[in-house]
Amino acid sequence: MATIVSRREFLKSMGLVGGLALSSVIVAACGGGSAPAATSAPAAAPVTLDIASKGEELVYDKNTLEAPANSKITLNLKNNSTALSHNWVLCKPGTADTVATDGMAAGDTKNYLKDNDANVIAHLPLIKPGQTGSVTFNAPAPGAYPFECTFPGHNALMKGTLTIK
Ligand SMILES: [Cu+2]
Repeated sequence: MATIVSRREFLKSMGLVGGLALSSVIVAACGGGSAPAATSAPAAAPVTLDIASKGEELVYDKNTLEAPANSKITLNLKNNSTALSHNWVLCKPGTADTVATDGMAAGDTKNYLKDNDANVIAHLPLIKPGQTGSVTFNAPAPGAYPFECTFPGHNALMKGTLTIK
């Protein structure tokens, strides 16, 4: 408002405060103020997705997950194994095998994930037997995204698809 007032005072001082001059100042101010709100997409309600490992099997208890576009997703991974560690890694389409290979090279101390892997959208570190891990991230653009466990040897079966609609 300070800008508008000072502008108006300035125009007044110039003797230009007629109906036309003043309304054009107001329109310009309103247009500038509303622009940011118009460009940010409306946020969908937050979504919680639960997934778990199936006993001592090298699989998740579900291989499909779904969430709406523009949602904030919280994914909970419950590790039901008594012996195995698992993680959960969401990959860009077509990169799941590469992410797993790079993760294996990175090793256990890196949770079998390459540092700052550009193919990874979201991930959990290795979750120990009996424990649960959570990660919150913004839904990527609508599409189908592979997820997997990158512990060596697990990703052949321990995988699925997150669909963003
Ligand atoms: Cu695993």
